[in-house]
Amino acid sequence: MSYLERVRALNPLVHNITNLVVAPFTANGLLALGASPFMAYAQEEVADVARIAGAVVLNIGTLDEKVVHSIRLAGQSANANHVPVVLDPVGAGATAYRTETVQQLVRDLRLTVLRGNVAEVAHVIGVPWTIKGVDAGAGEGDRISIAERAAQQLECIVVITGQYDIITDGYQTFIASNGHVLLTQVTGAGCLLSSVVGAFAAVAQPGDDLLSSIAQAVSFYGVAAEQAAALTAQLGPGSFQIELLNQLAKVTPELLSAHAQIRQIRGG
Ligand code: ATP
Ligand code: TZP
Ligand code: MG
Ligand code: MG
Repeated sequence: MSYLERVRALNPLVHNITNLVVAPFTANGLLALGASPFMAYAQEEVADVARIAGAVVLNIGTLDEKVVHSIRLAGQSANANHVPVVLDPVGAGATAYRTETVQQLVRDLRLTVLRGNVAEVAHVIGVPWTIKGVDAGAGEGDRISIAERAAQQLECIVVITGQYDIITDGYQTFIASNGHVLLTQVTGAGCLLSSVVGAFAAVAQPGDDLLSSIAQAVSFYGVAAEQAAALTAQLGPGSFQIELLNQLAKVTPELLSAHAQIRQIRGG
């Protein structure tokens, strides 16, 4: 059974502490995929929710002191109960508060997956990277080495997204090239991907190849976006956003295998 089929069969509970821009879109995307979203933020309950979840997805998009406290409690509970933890370091590098917070979180928590754009991931490990407009100028090699360095330093899987997505544990590295530029015109496209990654991490069993399951999550999301764009590109981002939800429900394992563009560039 593919990891996609497993998500749909097992309907994993995904605990999200996310930002106020993307919460409903993320919940709808997880439901469409076949997972069970749970947004829970209160410091009184996050440890209990994280303990029973299949995965915990932590997102600092609209952080404040209370959110950060809840993120830390949820992450610690997940770590203590062997629940996978995904961190989306939204805006790391944009302000000192975000950078310092996220750097402290990665010291305090054991991550399963870190998913962000190249600037965010660079700032998590203290590498300077201009937060806007640098992607185009910097070579693909830079993005790969940032991802691999981050994965080795944090001892977790790192996913750096953009026109091409890099998925690495620091020793084995994949490049996935599905996706569509319309994803850049929908707010929360990255945040939802982080939660989709959480759903795939939730169904990995001990002894499974977790890196392959995360790579499959990233390709699946890119293929869903391509299918959505084929139906709505002439209409625009609003229609694309809705169709993306439809395609998260519709893309089959067979369609995914036929369309996935993924290659291993290191290890294996
Ligand atoms: P950013 O804030 O830099 O937009 P993000 O958190 O929104 O980051 P993205 O890097 O945009 O995350 O990734 C979200 C999804 O969009 C991924 O599936 C990625 O492959 C896809 N994507 C991003 N840019 C492009 C592009 N130019 N062409 C095709 N797909 C893209
Ligand atoms: N502002 C704070 S969080 C957020 C915005 C616009 C959403 C970012 O979502 P994504 O997935 O990184 O585009
Ligand atoms: Mg984006
Ligand atoms: Mg983002």
